[in-house]
Amino acid sequence: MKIALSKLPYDRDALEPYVSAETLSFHYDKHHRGYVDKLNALIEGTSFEGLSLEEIIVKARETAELDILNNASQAWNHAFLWESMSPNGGYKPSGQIMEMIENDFGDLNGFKERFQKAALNHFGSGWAWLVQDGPNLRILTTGNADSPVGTDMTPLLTLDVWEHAYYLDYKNERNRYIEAFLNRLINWRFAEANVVDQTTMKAA
Ligand code: MN3
Repeated sequence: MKIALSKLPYDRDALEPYVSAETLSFHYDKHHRGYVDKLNALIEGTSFEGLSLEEIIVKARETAELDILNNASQAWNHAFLWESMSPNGGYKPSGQIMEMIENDFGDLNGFKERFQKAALNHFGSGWAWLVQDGPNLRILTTGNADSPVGTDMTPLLTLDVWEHAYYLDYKNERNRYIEAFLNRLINWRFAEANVVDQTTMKAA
């Protein structure tokens, strides 16, 4: 069984004008599909075949199979990225996720400032993340294909800061791309759905 390309949860032009249809078409149909196709070619006939994407990432990290790790991780990260954005995003969150934001960042602007700074200052290609670490929220960045999948931290949201994610629309102005994500696209319902209940964690 092959790893499937995850479905794009909206139309190619749904995030305009913040992410153009041209960018999203290249990003999903060329980049994301390319990682999935490459991964399937790499794992065919190996002990990785038949594993889930998460299992492939964990096993490839343990066995230092870097080609498999990079392509599996990029396949996972992009599927997570599409869900992290929404045509109706950028609203003020409420409920549990807002309580966690206030607890760890003071308020929503405190979160935005720290996420913006982390994503902007990340050197080179990579990803900016909002993760859950125990009861707390944390912002971190990872280089190239790396991700928190398979670690103690739970990814809640991500933003792709590879140039292919924004260069057609924003050229070198990564700051404007990050601002559009934070103010117009961020999907807080997805983040909240990813929060792990601490009482469940302790019982497990
Ligand atoms: Mn990308």
